[in-house]
Amino acid sequence: MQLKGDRRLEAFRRMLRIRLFEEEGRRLFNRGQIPGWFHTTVGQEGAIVGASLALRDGDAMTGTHRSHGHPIAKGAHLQALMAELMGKEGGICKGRGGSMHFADRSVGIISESGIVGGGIPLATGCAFSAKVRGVDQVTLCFFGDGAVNQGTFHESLNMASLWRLPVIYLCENNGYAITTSVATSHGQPDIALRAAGYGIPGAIVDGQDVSAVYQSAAYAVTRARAGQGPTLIVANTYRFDEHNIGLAVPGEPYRPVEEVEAHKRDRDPILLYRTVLLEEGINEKTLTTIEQEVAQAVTQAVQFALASPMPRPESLPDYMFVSPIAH
Ligand SMILES: Cc1ncc(C[n+]2csc(CCOP(=O)(O)OP(=O)(O)O)c2C)c(N)n1
Ligand SMILES: [Mg+2]
Repeated sequence: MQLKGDRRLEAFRRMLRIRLFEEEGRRLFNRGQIPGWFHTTVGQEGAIVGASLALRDGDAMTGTHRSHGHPIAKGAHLQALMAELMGKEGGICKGRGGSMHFADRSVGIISESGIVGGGIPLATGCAFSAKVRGVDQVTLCFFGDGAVNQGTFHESLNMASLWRLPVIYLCENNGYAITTSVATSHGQPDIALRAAGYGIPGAIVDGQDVSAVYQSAAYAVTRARAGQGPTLIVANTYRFDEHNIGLAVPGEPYRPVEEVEAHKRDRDPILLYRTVLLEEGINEKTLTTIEQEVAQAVTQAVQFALASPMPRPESLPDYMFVSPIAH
């Protein structure tokens, strides 16, 4: 199972959409036009797009506090997503979700979660639901290396294994949980080995190689759809930005400046794949056209979001199961 034909260009396009969307979002955040916290997926696009492309339209996904890129990888429109980050009425959740708590049902994203490890039981429940309903929907669950040490990871993988649930656990191992490295926080730093404890397959893949991630995820999706249960995939990747934009870490740097620079220079998933595509005979003009189209789409998303109104204060209790305010 390889990325072939136009799907390769789609992988390139989606990684670039994430990168430019995040860079524009970072600018808006720094100007105070996006409230709250802002965690970018810059540097991790290969893992996100490679895994998401292995899904069908009707499949489900869950994300984390760092999940602006995930809906884009699954094909979401940029305009409502940017408006959501700005807390605007035109957002996918009408501005109620913001950066860390939106759900984009248009592409099957049932939830992000600001709670580290919080998305893992949600994905497991979603896969359980597919099994009970007798449909062949698969759920792709994204989480970070830090979430692996939460109880939710252990409980979910055990249950999914026992019930052979159609779920793929995709760990974006960027080496750090805020400032804590995997090396200093994991009794077993080889995260894929943990799969053996639950009797399921565990794989390690280069998260900077979009086609390698696709291949691994496509295999896991086929297994899941065939009723053979979950897979744990650990995509080794790297976060190019600080944990959140604007975070100042006092004292000794927790990761060497050279490490960050080397990854940006030699391990950028978009630059690596651009080179692969040129070697495979895609011409430069095709790639620059995609680059221009993506830049234009991101500009339009910003314009849409800026023009969208803030939600009216009196609409605050709308969309709740029970309104706490008597009208
Ligand atoms: C249950 C819980 N504990 C702690 C935090 C604070 N926190 C936010 S992000 C984060 C690190 C998460 O690291 P990782 O899972 O590796 O994801 P990454 O940020 O690297 O994408 C922590 C500890 C939280 N949000 N939720
Ligand atoms: Mg991490």
